[in-house]
Amino acid sequence: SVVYDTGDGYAKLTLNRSETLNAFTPDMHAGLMEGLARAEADPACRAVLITGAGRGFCAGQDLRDRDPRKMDGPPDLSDSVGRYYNTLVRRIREFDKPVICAVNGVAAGAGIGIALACDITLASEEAPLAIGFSRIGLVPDAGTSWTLTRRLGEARAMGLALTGGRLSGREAADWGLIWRAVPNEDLATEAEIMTAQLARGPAQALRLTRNAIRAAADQPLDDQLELERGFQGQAGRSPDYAEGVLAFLEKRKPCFAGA
Ligand code: LHQ
Repeated sequence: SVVYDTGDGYAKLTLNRSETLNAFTPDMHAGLMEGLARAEADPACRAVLITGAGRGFCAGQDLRDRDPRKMDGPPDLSDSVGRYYNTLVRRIREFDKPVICAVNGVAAGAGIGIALACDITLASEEAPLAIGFSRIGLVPDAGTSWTLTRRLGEARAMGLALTGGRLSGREAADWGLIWRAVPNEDLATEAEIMTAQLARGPAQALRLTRNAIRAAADQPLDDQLELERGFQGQAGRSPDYAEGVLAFLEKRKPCFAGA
């Protein structure tokens, strides 16, 4: 239920259960974890792109598996959240290569959580992001209570979460929830160009950059300045920095080898 393709220096993972708008099953979780492991182990792969097949990106948990009439009693959802969603969100966040997400169509519930866990999220302008959870009597999971609040502030996060409301990809970009929204017909190409560009980038500097941006949310300026000092020290010792400066001086494009 997840298709693995290789692009120009990157891996593309496509959620592929389009008859349910790519809703999550244990199989799909396993497919994503396997795809990430394969991408991580492949030295030729320097970035990952996650997207969906068909007209949807991901409709969150597959609710057909959850028919209360077929259960003995109320389920313990903390088990599936812990085992599947938290594991996946942590894996994406801790992945050591840039992870890009192209939200090609509707995203709901935990599907939004996965999209927002990636380093860069692009969406089709018209794609509905349907927060959902409260509409079926649940609470935000897959990190959405954290990403929505961090990126939107409490007023918008609370409004969206309590109403289970929707944003279009365009609104999500305007609100600062995602990197950019693009016309649907351009999304796949734009996401692939961007992923390939990051794959050609100075890998160590990109890793440190990601860590610096993330750390900034949690600490005062003084501590962040110290962190920048340390990171720049590391970046300055990398062959990619020498190549970057040399390429500038020689008026050519840099060719980063970095690992
Ligand atoms: C689906 C689904 C779906 C199965 C559409 N499952 N088939 C964590 C831990 C454990 C348990 C619970 O949850 C969680 C976290 C979560 O993710 S909770 C959130 C779960 N997801 C939702 O509540 C979203 C449910 N889906 C919808 O609200 C709509 O389908 C959306 C807004 C996604 C799309 O609406 P439309 O574009 O109008 O499409 P549609 O509703 O007609 O769906 C198309 C097909 O996909 C349809 O099948 P059918 O056989 O009738 O054509 C749907 O049944 C199926 N589908 N979502 N989550």
